[in-house]
Amino acid sequence: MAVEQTLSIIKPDAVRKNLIGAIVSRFEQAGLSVVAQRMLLLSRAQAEGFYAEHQGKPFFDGLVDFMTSGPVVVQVLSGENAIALNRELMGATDPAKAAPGTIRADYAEAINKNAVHGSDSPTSAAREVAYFFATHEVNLR
Ligand code: IDP
Repeated sequence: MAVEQTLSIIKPDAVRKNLIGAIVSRFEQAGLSVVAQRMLLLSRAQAEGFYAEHQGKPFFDGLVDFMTSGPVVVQVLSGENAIALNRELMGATDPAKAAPGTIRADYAEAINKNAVHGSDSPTSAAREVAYFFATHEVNLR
């Protein structure tokens, strides 16, 4: 298995609930390392660009409203099989369908307030890491 980097976002609902530490602990305990991290308030343009593939879907405007409703933590996680491992730790998009013990099962309230984002493929990970971080910021360790 290869060492990969993946983009994670701790979304506004989880930041509001003081869950940053709990969520990062799960990543670290599973063998993922935080190699870059920043807290920011997304602009509408940033959120729309990030979720461009969902433009036109019925939930798109609500998703942008939510993602700009408070600060998020964007981070790059690194480790063996990091992309799939992070998706496994997160659980299904809808917390009602997420496996017990996953981040979304434990911390998310609803499909539109689901605590975390994680890249879903190597192509997405490359795009999403570059969306928020310069090359020199993700190669510090
Ligand atoms: P993912 O975050 O698990 O990769 P995506 O299908 O890429 O899921 O959707 C991006 C985000 O859009 C989800 O995390 C969720 O917040 C929101 N979303 C997806 N589907 C719905 C829906 O049917 N209703 C409301 N929000 C949705």
